[in-house]
Amino acid sequence: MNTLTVVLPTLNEAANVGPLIASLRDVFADASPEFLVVDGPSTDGTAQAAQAAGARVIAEPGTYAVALVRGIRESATEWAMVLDADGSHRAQDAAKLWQAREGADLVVGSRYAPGGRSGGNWFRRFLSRVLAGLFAMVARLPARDVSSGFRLYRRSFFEGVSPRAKFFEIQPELLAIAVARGGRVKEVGIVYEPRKSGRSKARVIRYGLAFLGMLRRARKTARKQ
Ligand SMILES: Nc1nc2c(ncn2[C@@H]2O[C@H](COP(=O)(O)OP(=O)(O)O)[C@@H](O)[C@H]2O)c(=O)[nH]1
Ligand SMILES: [Mg+2]
Repeated sequence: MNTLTVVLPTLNEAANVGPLIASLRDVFADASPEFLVVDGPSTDGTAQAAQAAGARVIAEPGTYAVALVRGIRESATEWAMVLDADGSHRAQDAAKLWQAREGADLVVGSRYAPGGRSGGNWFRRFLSRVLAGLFAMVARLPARDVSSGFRLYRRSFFEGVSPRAKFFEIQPELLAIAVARGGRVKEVGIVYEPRKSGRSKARVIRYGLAFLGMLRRARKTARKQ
């Protein structure tokens, strides 16, 4: 039986998703994971490209956070690895997260852990650092890279979670939930590359405000342990 599902939330990633799945198949040759693409609503043929690459595709019209939770829930394996489908997250780092799973409920791919690095837009790098600093100060979450979407989840541990987040602030919320449930969290250094093609869906003001709103909530949730 498979022990790993690779979950890829996608919104218009037709050019990126196929090559990513192919490179992940290479590094996971032995684990032979299932690929689950949670798509929606893409208009560029992402679903067809993902199917052609051998993935199971679920149409999910909800926000990023909804797609992420759905992907974890619909994984039928012990582990669910979630990463961006735009080429920012590398297959060789996926193998690093997988190797670190022993004794962990959550493995976070971190740009700020040893061996980690972040390329691309200086402004986005700056914002992500500021967020990491704020969450460290206010909520004391057990990972430096609180907004990283590159993670390996022990599925049974996250059973029944119903986070409130809508967008990318789901990342610190799930970290806080892991703390509240007494989870063991590990961080592994990853290299974050600029997306290969297409446009980012992140909107700085809208999502920035959502992250700030999550600060208090993450603190409260993490303290319930
Ligand atoms: N299903 C789904 N996937 C999304 C949504 N928004 C972003 N994604 C995917 O989530 C990943 C990260 O999004 P991206 O736009 O690259 O954000 P950024 O890396 O912060 O610039 C990519 O694989 C996107 O295609 C959404 O609303 N629904
Ligand atoms: Mg991206």
